[in-house]
Amino acid sequence: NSSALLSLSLSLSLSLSSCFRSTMSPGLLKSLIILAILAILRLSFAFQLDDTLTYVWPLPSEFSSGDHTLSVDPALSLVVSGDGGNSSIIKDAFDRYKRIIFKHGESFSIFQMFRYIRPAYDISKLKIEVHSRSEELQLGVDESYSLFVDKNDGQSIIAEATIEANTVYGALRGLETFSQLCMFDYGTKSVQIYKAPWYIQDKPRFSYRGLLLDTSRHYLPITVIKQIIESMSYAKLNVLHWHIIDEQSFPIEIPTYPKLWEGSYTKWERYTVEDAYEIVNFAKLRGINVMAEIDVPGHAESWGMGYPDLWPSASCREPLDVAKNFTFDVISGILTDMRKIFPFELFHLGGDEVNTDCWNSTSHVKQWLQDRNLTTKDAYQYFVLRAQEIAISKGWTPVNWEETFNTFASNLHPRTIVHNWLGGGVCPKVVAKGFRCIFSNQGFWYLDHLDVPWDEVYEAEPLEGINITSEQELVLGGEVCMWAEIADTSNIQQTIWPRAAAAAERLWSRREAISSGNITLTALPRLHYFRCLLNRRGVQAAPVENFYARQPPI
Ligand code: CP6
Repeated sequence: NSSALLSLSLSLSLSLSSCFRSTMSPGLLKSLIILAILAILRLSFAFQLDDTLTYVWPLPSEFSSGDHTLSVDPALSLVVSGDGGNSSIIKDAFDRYKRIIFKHGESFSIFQMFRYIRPAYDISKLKIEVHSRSEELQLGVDESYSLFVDKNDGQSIIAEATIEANTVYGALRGLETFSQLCMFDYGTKSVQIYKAPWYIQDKPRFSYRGLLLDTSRHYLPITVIKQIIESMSYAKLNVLHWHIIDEQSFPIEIPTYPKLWEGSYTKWERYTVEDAYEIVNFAKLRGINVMAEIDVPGHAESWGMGYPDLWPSASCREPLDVAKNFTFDVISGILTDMRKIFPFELFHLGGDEVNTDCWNSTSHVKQWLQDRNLTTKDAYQYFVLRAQEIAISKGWTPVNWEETFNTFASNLHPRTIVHNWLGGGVCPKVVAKGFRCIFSNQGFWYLDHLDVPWDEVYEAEPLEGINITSEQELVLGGEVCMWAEIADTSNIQQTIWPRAAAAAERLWSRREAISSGNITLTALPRLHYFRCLLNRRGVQAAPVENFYARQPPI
C-alpha cells in the first residue's frame, strides 16, 4: 500500500517537475521532492503495531480479523434499528465516541489530494441494532454484543460497520470496541480500521467488574468522579463502588439527618443529593452501576461530628454505639434517603476492621452487653445483622467485607455477598458455603499499593482455588480498590490507570485467552497501547512500566 503511494507521489512530483521545469529553480524542485519523500516515510513509519496482536482492551471473547484497511468518514452517521435502537443512551454515546474517534479533526494534508482519485471513505455509517427496549441496569444485565466491520455477501466484501446487542448496555460495549478499532493515521491524517474484516462476538466473563473510590480520606470533586466514570467505560468496568464515608469525613447530604454532613472536611467538600443523582445518572449513561457504601460499625467516627450520641463516649468514637436504638434509626434514615438515589440492587454495609475493645470500657455499653449476656464479638455480629435487616427491608442485597464472614459466616443473611480484601483468599470458602463473592485481594488489587506491578494485577485470578462450576458461578467478579489516604485529584487517575485496566481484562476476557503464553508478548504491548489511548482521551494514566528497559526504541 505504502509503496503504491510512494510511486504515485514520485510520479506526481515528476509530473510537477516537468510542468514547472521552465519556471522553477532546481533548489525548490529538490526540496519539493524531498518533502514528498519525507511525507511518505512518515506514513510508512507511523504504524508500528504488531500485526499479530489485537489492540482492543479488554480482549473480546471471540473475534477474527483480515488484512485490509478501511477509512472511516469523519461525517460518520448513526443508523439505529430494533426496539431499543431509539434510546437516547445510544445517541448520546454515539456522539461521545464520534468526538473521541475524530478528535484530530480534518486538518490539511497533501494526502487530501488523493480524495479526488479514490472513493471518499469506506465506512460512512455505523448501524446499531438493539433488541430490547428495557434500560434497566442491574447486576447481570446483558452486555453482550456483536460487531462486524465489513460484510461478506458471498461474492464481494461490502464495507459496513454493524453493532448488534440485546440491550443498550451491550451496544455501549460494542461502541467502545468500535472506537478502539478506529485508529488515527498520522500519515494520511485520517481514521483507519486495520485488519478488516472484523467479526467480533463479545461478552463479559464476570458480571461484576468494579472500581472502589474513597471520598472520605480525600474529597473528590464531582467533575473528577465523572472523569473516572468515563475512563472506567473505556476499560468496560461496570460498577463504581462509592466508599462515600469513613472515619475521616462524612461528605454527603442526608436530608433525614441533616447534621451528618457536618462531618465533612469543609462545607465545600460535600456532595448534595443532587450531586449524587448526577453521578448515578452519568454512570448509567455509560452502563455503570453505582454501589454506595456506608461502612459500619467501624470506620464511622465522622458520623458523630453532627450527632455525638452515635459515639459510645467522647473517648470511644469507634465503633458506633451498638447499645442505642438511635444508631439504627440513623442507619435506617440514611438507607431510606439513599434508596431514592441509588437504584442498584447491591448496597455495601462495610463491616471490616472492627475493634470492639472500647465498647467494653464504656459503662453503658458494657451494661447493655451484660444485660444481654453478649460478648463484644456477639455485639459486632448483632450490629452487622441488624444493619443487614434494614438494608434488606428496603429491597437491597447486602454486601459486607470478609471479616463478617470470617467471624460469623453461618449467621449472615444467605443473600449476603462477601467482599474479599485480605490476602488469605477467602472466596473459595465463601462459595463453598453457598455465598456469593467479590474478589479484591489486597496483594493484587489494592491500587494504593503502589509497589504492585501491572503483571501481578493482571495475573490475579478470581477463580483461583475454585474448581466446581456451581461454585465458580458464585464468584460475581472482582474490584480494584482506590483507597484515598494518599490519593486525591492531583494523582488519582495515574494511580488507578493503567493497573485497573489489567484487572479489567482479567474480569472481561476469556480465562484461557489471557492466561496462556507469555504475557510480556501478548498483553504488555496491548496494555501499553491502551494506556496511550487513555492519554489521548485525556486520562492521565501512568506508564505501564519502564517500557524501554524491555524494548529499546526503534
Ligand atoms: N478503609 C476501609 C481502608 C481499608 C479498608 N477499609 C484498607 C485496609 C488495609 C489496606 C488498605 C485499605 N483504608 N474502610 C479495608 C477493607 Cl492495606
